[in-house]
Amino acid sequence: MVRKVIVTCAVTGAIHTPSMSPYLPITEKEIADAAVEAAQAGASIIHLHARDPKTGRPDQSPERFAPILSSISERSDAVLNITTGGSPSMTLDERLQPALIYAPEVASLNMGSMNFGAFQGVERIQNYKHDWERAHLEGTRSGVFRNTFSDIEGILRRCGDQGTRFEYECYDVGHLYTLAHFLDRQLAKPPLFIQTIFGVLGGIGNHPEDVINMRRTADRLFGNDYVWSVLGVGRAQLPIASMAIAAGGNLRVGLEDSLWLRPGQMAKSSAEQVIAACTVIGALGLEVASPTQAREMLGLNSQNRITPSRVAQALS
Ligand code: KMH
Ligand code: ZN
Repeated sequence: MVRKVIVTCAVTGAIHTPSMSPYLPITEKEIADAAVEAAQAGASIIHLHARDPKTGRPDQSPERFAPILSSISERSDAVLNITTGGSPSMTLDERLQPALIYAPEVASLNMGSMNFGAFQGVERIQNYKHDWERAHLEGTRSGVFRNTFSDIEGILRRCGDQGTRFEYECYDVGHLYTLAHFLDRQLAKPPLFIQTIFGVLGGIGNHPEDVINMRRTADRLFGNDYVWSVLGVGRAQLPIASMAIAAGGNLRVGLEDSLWLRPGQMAKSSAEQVIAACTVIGALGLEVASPTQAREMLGLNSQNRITPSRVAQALS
């Protein structure tokens, strides 16, 4: 049987700002259209953040997510994955609102507190479109992206009790051990969908040995109880994804994680990155997993599937 590779696409995120790329989707329509385009290109999971349409600032209000969720689920059968990371400067309660209200099939779950450095490009931007952008990036010099043991336990219980399963975001080896702790306590339930993240300043780097180290550690801790996916930040996106595809893994792309298609060429859409990843998958003789296959591989709960009527009900 040919192995199926799950492609997740994260179309906007909360770290990149509007001045960094004219292609970053900002409005609800732009985010939904980018997601549908990515799904048509082969992504079976769409990882979602929302933004204020006027300023482009990250916005976790459930009202902001509603039109995005409705519009995507009307036009595509992709698995919708709502962030609980939000933006590093938000409170946990703020971050959790959309995942709690919409109880999606998948929500992200960040497996440790960390310095999440996004300040390195600050001087590279000549003209900021909005006042908040510079402070947002500079704020990551002194801010802590908080994900304590009790925060993680709270998310596992509150979202997990509603049937939501998780994309476990692991930025370093220690985060895998934290996940093993919650697996031992049966709060995290297999199959674990582990997103190993390479190249965030404050987390593990993006050297091939870092990828192998995370893979080996995850194998030792979780054996057959996990589905491995990788996310390479910035220019490392496609090289890291290609390594993982060849080594039995799955991958995540999208403008949340990288604004680039290849060195020196900005991606005009997340779909372009999905197409590049799917080309590698095909070239290796593997197949891209459909949403139905991804749902099966990850043991997702069908009652959590987002539909326009569930979205309307949740807000009423
Ligand atoms: N921006 C990614 C590196 C989340 O939304 O929970 C991690 C992320 C976090 O997607
Ligand atoms: Zn995210």
